[in-house]
Amino acid sequence: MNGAESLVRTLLKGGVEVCFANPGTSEMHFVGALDRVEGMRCVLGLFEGVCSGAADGYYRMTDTPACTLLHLGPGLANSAANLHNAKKAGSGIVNIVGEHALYHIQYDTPLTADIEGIARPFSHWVKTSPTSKTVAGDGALAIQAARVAPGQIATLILPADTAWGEADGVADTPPTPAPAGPDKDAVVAAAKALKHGNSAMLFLGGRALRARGLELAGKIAAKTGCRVQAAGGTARIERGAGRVPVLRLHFVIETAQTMLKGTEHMVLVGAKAPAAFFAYPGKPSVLTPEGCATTTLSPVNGDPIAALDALAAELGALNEKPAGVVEPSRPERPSGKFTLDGLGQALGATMPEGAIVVDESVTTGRGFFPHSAGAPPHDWLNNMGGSIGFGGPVAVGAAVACPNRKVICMIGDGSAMYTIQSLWTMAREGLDICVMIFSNRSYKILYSQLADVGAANPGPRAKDMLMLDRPAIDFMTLAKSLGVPGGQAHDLDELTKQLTYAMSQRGPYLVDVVM
Ligand SMILES: Cc1ncc(C[n+]2csc(CCOP(=O)(O)OP(=O)(O)O)c2C)c(N)n1
Repeated sequence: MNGAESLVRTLLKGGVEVCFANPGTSEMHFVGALDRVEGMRCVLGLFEGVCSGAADGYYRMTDTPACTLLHLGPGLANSAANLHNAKKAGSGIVNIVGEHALYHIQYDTPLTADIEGIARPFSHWVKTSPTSKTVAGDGALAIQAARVAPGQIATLILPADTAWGEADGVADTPPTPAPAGPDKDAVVAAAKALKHGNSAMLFLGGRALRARGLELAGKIAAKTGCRVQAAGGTARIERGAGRVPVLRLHFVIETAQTMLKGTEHMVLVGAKAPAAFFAYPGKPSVLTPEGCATTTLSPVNGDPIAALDALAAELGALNEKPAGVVEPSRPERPSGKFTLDGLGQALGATMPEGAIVVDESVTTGRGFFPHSAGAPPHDWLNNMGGSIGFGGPVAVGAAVACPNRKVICMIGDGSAMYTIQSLWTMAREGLDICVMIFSNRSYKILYSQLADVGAANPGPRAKDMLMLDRPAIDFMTLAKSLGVPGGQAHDLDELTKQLTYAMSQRGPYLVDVVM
């Protein structure tokens, strides 16, 4: 058995069963090993950002790392933006990055690069495996690192000769230490803070936003009268009928401040204290009201559900009926010209049970939540890293992870163009994804940003940097060329019709929402 095969077998033994790959010469032994070893599902991405984003989406839906296979420094660099998003979201990923044979590096040939240097800012764990005998053991350590709560990026660099040389065998993945359990003092402090009722807030992130976390938060709210709020960026919210609803903290500072107004005691559960996305002249970075006391019940790398459970027990809330559980309800099918609310209603009216919504709608979808609050139970995935080009790839990973669920991927037209190659992977793998592209033919968000940073009254050259209408992108034809059928919608009637069709069939389908 060579090193590459020992690594593939180690990955499988360690529960890593999917590889999102874009290989090159140095990874050929790994690719070759895939045919000798049963069980690894290999998914080709035509740009490395598709692979890293897909691994992120896969982790969010399974809590199990997938691996990527990337080609030396440039391949890893291409994957970096979505690795950044995955790192911020607490997703576990094992990156396998090819490297020249170590004796070859001195010749500084075209693809030679400082791979560890490229990996470090986007990884929690980085190692270049020195020999074919160490590859399996290092692979096992990478899996262990990727599984550290809530999930970490582990990058294993594989010099070519370590792949083709003789291996020692397959390695067992050591158990990953569990996250620290609830801290008694923190539980008591949080309980005390929440006794202030309506002026207290549970501020939730990470796995606290899964159904059980929200149920516990609802029980605590029923007992204490506290408010419940989700962070602005959220990896995955389990929502819909029968669940406790939460709103994400708004991107716009003034709106976020209104949402947090009146909070004198904030309890953080799996979330950092709220801070503005960007700095703006004359505006605050910290979003909590002045004088608000903040206490951490569970840090981002803790176990927020165990912490909420302990808090509910401390407050005697475990037997409470959760406050605010949503009754099943759907909006009427909207009709007429596009409005932002109408778009949200079209989604709420048509989304099927178990849908996974991947949200990169940027300015368009900010107000969609209320329109789908009572829709059948579903998951909602958001970008936590702010690097656009997230939606399509994450949808690929979510669909690979959950083949029996409909994935609905909402993307702004600007964001869609960063990783449009993801459509091809959707077609190739027959993934059940409805892609909605909001074609407003602009980087709309950046108009308000111009004003917010104080660059008011933009001239024609500044505006030209924000317009995507010259030429207008024909997403339907583009999708067709990548193997994805689709249709256009010019008003809400056409949109609901398109969505109804997309939800009724299986496989990828694109709806170009021409706004
Ligand atoms: C990798 C990366 N490059 C650039 C940006 C800056 N940026 C943020 S939003 C945006 C435009 C998004 O446009 P679109 O997806 O069409 O959404 P809209 O603003 O029109 O709602 C850009 C360029 C970014 N966040 N990430």
